Amino acid sequence: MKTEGGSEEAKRRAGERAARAVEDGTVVGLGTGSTTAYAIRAIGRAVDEGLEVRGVPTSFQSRQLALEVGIPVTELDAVEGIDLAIDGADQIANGDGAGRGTLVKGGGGAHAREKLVGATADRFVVVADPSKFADQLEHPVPLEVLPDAHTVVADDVRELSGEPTLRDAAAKDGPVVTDNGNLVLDCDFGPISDPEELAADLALIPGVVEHGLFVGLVDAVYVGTDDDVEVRE
Ligand code: ABF
Repeated sequence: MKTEGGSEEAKRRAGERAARAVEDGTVVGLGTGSTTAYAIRAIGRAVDEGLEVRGVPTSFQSRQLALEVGIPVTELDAVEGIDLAIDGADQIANGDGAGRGTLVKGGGGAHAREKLVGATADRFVVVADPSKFADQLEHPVPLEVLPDAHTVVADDVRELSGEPTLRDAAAKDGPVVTDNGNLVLDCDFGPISDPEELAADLALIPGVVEHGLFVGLVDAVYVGTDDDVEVRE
């Protein structure tokens, strides 16, 4: 069952707790979204107080925020590795069935870099509020696709019994374009009984740059509530 909720206070607590795990002299992956933004701001305050870190942003949005709060930013190919990555999620599988701990990400269209940075990190921490949990994943899975591949990828998604929708930008008359110059198909598969199998099928579709299912990548989830943070390892 999906849990409703998710206040700014819960997001703040989750993000700020994760920021406390950032150690001096390390490289930190900076995820995208409103929960991670609390972590980025807290890391910025720690930098003001003398913490030495370098941040690898996962999106234009997280790069801009990191620069604004004074975190030195760098690129993945300019570092030897990433010590800790902090990022949000759209949905987290919580049930006892297949795929426990699996995530759907990509609501911000940044999941290709988010997966790259999270998978590279020695430790990948997800920050969330209780509204993100579901016994079984059912959130539409975002696919970043090469621009002229969107119709053929959509056909392949229908063959997997998914319903693809090209993501439109609310503010303009046209599709969302990712930081990498690609398009996003949001693919509704209904309840996902075997996320690992679906992830493998999606990865095989030509024209898909990256899909938003994160299987076996996360080391811990920091779940904020209005008065506490639960760390689920
Ligand atoms: C990114 O931001 C995404 O992968 C995910 O879609 C979203 C979560 O944002 P929020 O914390 O605002 O719910 O992490």
